[in-house]
Amino acid sequence: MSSADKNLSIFSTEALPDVSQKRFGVAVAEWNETVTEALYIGAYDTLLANGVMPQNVVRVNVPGSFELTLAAQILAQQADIDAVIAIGCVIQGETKHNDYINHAVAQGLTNVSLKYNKPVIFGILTPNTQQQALDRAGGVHGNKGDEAAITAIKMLKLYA
Ligand code: DLZ
Repeated sequence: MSSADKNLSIFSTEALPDVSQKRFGVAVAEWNETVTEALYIGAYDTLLANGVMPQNVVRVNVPGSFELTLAAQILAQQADIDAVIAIGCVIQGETKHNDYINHAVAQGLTNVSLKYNKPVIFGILTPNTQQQALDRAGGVHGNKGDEAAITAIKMLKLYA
């Protein structure tokens, strides 16, 4: 199912783990800032709505999505961070930059997750157009940030 057929903000919240003492690192790319800010707000609000304490959300900004991998690694290596969410938006342009960035970041985040044995969530939109991005950043298809946050929480069940 593609995200065009799904609302990213609708999910089951049954049997979520207790995250009141859990700490989340959130890395946010500044490219396509209107979109990534909306994604961050979605993620932050969803974390808090499901029991995370505001002081347990640690945000760092990076220039672009390509830099999310290093930020995720810096966050994941901190002993008191339980899960990391990477937020970005890579819009297809006239060149193939999006392919290179998307593949590098997907691989990089996977590596960080496996190296530190912590959830590292891919909260990155990879649309063809700005409108498709806005549709998934609080628009008609919900908010990818909400989905990333609930995914991070659900993954912590594995460590219970
Ligand atoms: C260079 C670039 C381009 C063209 N497009 C995007 C984009 O759509 N989304 C994004 O997050 N970052 C983009 N960047 C910046 C790269 O991620 C990176 O910051 C630069 O190449 C410097 O390493």
